[in-house]
Amino acid sequence: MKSINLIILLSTLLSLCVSDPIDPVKEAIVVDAGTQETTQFGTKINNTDSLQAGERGPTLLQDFFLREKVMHFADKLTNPKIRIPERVVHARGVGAHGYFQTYKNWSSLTAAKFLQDPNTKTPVFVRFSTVLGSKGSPDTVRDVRGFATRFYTQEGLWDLVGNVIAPFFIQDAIKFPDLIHTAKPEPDREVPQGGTSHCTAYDFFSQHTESAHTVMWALSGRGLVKSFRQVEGFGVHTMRLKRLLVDIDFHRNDLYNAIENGDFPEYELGDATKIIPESIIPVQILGKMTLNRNVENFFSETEQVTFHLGHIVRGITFTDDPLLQGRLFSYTDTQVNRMNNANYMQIPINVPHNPVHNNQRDGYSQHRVFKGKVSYFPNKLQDNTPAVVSEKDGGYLEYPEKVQGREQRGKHGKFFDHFSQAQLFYNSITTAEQQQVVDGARFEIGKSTSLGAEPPKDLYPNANKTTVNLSIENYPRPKNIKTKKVAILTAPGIDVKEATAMFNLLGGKGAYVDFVGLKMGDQDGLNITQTYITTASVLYEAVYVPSGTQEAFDKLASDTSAFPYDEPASFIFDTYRHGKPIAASGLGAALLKAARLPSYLFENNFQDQKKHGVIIHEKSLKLGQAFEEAILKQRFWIRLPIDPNASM
Ligand code: HDE
Repeated sequence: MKSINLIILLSTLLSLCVSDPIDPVKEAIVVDAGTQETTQFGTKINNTDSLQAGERGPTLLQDFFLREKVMHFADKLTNPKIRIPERVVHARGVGAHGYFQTYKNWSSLTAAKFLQDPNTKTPVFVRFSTVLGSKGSPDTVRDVRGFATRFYTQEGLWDLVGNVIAPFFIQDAIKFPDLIHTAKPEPDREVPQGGTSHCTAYDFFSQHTESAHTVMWALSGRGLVKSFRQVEGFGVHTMRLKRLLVDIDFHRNDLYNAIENGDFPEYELGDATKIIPESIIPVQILGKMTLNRNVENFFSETEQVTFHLGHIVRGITFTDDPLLQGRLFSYTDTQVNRMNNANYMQIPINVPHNPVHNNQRDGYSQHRVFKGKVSYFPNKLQDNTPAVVSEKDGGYLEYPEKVQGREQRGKHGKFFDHFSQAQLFYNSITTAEQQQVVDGARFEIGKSTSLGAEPPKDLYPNANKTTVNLSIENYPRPKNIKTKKVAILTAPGIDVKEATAMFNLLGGKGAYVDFVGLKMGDQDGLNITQTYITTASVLYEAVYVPSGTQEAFDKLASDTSAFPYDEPASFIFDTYRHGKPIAASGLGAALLKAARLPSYLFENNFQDQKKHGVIIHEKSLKLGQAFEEAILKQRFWIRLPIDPNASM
């Protein structure tokens, strides 16, 4: 008895001293390594063979473990009551843990406690997602990306369920099913998977012109994000997050690897309601979020997290935006259906980090054991507890919005201006980005045959206006090349010293450098981690070709029997046409020639090379600095054709 009391006392004391005492996810972690196998009911068991009658005899019905094991497996995979269905939208996602810290005390703006003490680290969980593809679809399609953030504040959960683009396709929740039906695979053939380049999507967009602004954002670079570490997030209805760090590669691995490597992505949280141009109301930066921990288990955390805008804390409230109101209704529905019971908030990733008390009881998979007979209010048996908390004593603060009007369908006239913000967006991005939008539109509409849509009239309401911070290209450049991915192309006979020098130079500054070669493993002392077959230029920010023997370059440049698809030259050519930096030293330039880069780049005009981001020099270390600068600049749009007829 005494020892139990002591444990309780100790754990109470501990919870008083540690700032984040409860993390239900950490508490739920199970380490199986080094243990012995048991059944679900704890009996140790030999898992390798079923129980059978003799060496060749039939399996016995009494094999309780076989029964348990197969039942668990089959139910997980097939039973709709137990298998968690993928999300109807945003099915493919990736999650990470981190924390949020406010820059200062914002009590003048909000009562929310987590925005008051700069020393408080509020734990967060973020799930990035594509919208349209299924759980197994590619990360890299053109699509809007979800950016859902959960704050485990000391006053409860706050879920900011946002996207990486600021506007949204519809103004009213009632149109959401139509929007999603248009953009998801077409029902007759179930294509395409995860993308809007098809008839039904553009049929809807052309008829439903209030989506014009958002379609424009989706057709820009924001619809083809390079990495979740370089996105902005927008709550759309109320809040706004701003980015700080940068970078690379395929999205799941990219995020996971960066966190594993200790290159934690950081995002700033700002506040701006609706899409008010920042030239009119600048964003007020409130604090910063850092993602520093990967999930232990994808299913338990990323799949079972149940975001909902209605998870809200004191100091934050809703507006009467019809889209927001509709979402508040829909997300509860979705989560109950998806999780198949009402107790999904008891799953570790969903449990708030502050105590939960109410009179909700029972239901499937009830994990809590409630003491006593009171599960109602008011009561005398338990002194009216759990007690109600008034607004002045720390309860949720309702915003006393004045509401009036008659019940009606139909909206105020300002909802019918569909093009001025689209125009403002187009005017505010750079020429190269405008070209991207036009190219994207040509591709997508080109895939949507026989629509017969009429071009809308009166397209130029904001013809001469621009605003700030909509161009990605004009964002401040990163200060260093940390986490930038660079490929060094090799073949037997390339100059190992040069290759190693560049590897050390860039790697020493935090870049992620890969030697790409013919075969994995050791090649003249270089550790080849990728081959021309396992990787591609789109996965890198820049490429370098070291010098080497004539033989090596003959091989790299022209031996199509070794590279049936001409991979090394195509690698260079793709890097070139995507506007990314290229460097070569000594004979390495031969590969650039084989890739048919324009001849003026080989005229030893260093300034011209720097302008085009193609740096060639005898020695690798001589070109190091110019190459590094080029990597910081990221893209050389000057190389790409601009269509003079592209203006809108
Ligand atoms: Fe969602 N949305 N949504 N949405 N949404 C869902 O909830 C819905 C909207 C967003 O990583 C669903 O758990 C309606 C806007 C994200 O788990 C569902 C409407 C924005 C995520 C749902 C909207 C979003 C979702 C599907 C119109 C940007 C993924 C599965 C009123 C601000 C969260 C689920 C995660 C998920 C409904 C509009 C973002 C069906 C009805 C606007 C990032 O409940």
